[in-house]
Amino acid sequence: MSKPPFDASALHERFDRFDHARLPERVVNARGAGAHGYFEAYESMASLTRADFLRARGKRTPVFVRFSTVSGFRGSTDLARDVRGFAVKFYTEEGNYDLVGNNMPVFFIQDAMAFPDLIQAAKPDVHNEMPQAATAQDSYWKFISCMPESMHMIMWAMSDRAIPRSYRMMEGFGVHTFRLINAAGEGHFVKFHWKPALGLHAVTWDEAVKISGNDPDFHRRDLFDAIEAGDFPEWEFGVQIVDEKDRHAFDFDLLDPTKLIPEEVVPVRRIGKLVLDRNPRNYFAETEQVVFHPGHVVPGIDLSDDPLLQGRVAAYAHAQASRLGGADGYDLPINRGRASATDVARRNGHGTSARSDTFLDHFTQARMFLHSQSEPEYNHICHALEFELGKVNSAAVRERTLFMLAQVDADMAASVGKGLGMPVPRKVGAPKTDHSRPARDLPVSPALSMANGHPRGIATRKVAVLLADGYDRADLATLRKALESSGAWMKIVAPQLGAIPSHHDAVEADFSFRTSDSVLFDAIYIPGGRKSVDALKRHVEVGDFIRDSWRHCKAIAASGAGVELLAGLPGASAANGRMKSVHGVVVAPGKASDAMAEAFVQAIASGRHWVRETLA
Ligand code: HDD
Repeated sequence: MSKPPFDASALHERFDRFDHARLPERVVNARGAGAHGYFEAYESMASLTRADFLRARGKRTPVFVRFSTVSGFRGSTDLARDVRGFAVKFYTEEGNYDLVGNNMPVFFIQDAMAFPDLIQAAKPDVHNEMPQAATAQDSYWKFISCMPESMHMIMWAMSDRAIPRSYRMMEGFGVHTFRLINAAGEGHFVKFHWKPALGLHAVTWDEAVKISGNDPDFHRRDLFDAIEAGDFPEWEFGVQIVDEKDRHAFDFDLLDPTKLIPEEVVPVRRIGKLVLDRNPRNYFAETEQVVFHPGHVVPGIDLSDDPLLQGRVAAYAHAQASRLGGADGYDLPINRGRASATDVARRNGHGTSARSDTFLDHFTQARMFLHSQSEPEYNHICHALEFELGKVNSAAVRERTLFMLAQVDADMAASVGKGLGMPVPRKVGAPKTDHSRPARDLPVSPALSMANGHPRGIATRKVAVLLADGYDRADLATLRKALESSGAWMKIVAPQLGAIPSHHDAVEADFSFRTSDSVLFDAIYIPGGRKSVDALKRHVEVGDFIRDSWRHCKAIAASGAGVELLAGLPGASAANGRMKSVHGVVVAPGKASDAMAEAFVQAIASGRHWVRETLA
């Protein structure tokens, strides 16, 4: 057979497609995951806004949402300590509306001019491209320590909010104050919120580190799996409305993006819901090619004069033109509107970067946030700061940061200083603190603590059942019934994959000890069965599962012979033959009962059992 002639044009065409199947990654928020869904309005908001998608009860609008981390590259781990982007594109009948927010309600800086410096400082070092997706580095803390206005956001970024359990379990915020305009042209200030139906949950730092190795796609996979399973992620859309005449009624500037309005001062009114019910078919054409622009609004929603917001409007157009090559990016299918969008960037573009003296109180709300945390949350912030600053080489940067932290709260700074082996300096040659105002004490805001984030049930929480050949079938059936009727996802983890037999029955293993790890689950259960438990005792991974679940304060349960594996855990011993539940450890020395299964469900529902962090 003769060789076919070389077809140069076919080769060119093939490589043309091949080479264009990549876009330069986003300069920030490069790593992301997206999904389609809809927004449904609960009520007509016509008295406040003429925006069509908010004007009729029950009205549905298609949406595309992209979640992201900020500083890592496109291939970086999902579990970096970082802010999460929460960008929503509403395909309204009046054009696309982009609400380009984050999972934290404030921002690091007040003026967009400093944004490139902030990002440069958070990205890997220019000469050796280290560290990846991590702010525990000199350049970052050098920037922060010179930027007193960042202290409020630093409290958030060092809190457990920066290591969420799932995109589905975090809040979203529009951050800036926006404006709603009704048909009569009357305006109101508004702050936007997304409240997750599953409540607020985070992982521990040790877990985040281990998840990064076990499954760097943890959040992306979690979102994808939930939608595939029909457990559609859901958020309520909330608004805090402020009369325009109350522009100066607060003890901070309403247009300052480093401040929030406590929910106890202006309640969040829930006016609709967001449901994500469809995964993208093509990651590149949808999640990668989507562009969001804070200037893309619809009639009835307007920008405020927040200088950061005004700066963003200019910056996004720039970034998108360079990434997608001119304005054509807006014609890509994922970005195309149902009608032409109103682009405020072109309509007015005040471009102001003026900041008045009312922006100078940098520490009061940082202190309020810190004092609103539960004790474990407060401790985690101190530990995160110890970790981050412990990785900073420059003593001057550490000192200056400690000094800045002391402006927020002296005890917190002292505790971090102790971990670093450094006293908190009374004075440093720090720039820019002199004109900041000292922190005042405000009433605490319980809504700022994740501990009050209303966990509702255990739907979609992942429970690992550790078993081997000869497990107790009745135990497994009892737990399965309770977990599955609560909507949890039960997964079998066994010494090997395939069918795991028990008498004449068998169960299929979802994971082996080699392909899973306790950090990928929310809780663990060990059923009885002498043969099974004896086999588990021979696997070192079982000990790791139990130790890590304990350390990460997760619910743990065992029944029958399975209880032997928990020996040594406080609370797991001396059950006197009766079921008991202590510190989130539920043991039933006999058969698993409905009451025991219910106690386990409750132990999962009550979130992490932080009390264990204080036990020896
Ligand atoms: Fe930004 C992307 C959120 C301040 C400049 N930003 C980006 C994304 C989110 C945010 C969610 C990813 C969108 C997506 O999924 O594609 N950014 C925020 C929030 C901010 C903020 C909530 C403060 C309140 N950003 C901010 C400032 C600037 C930028 C002050 C510049 C002056 N942001 C960008 C950008 C990006 C971006 C460089 C990268 C890629 C893109 O826009 O399209 O232009």
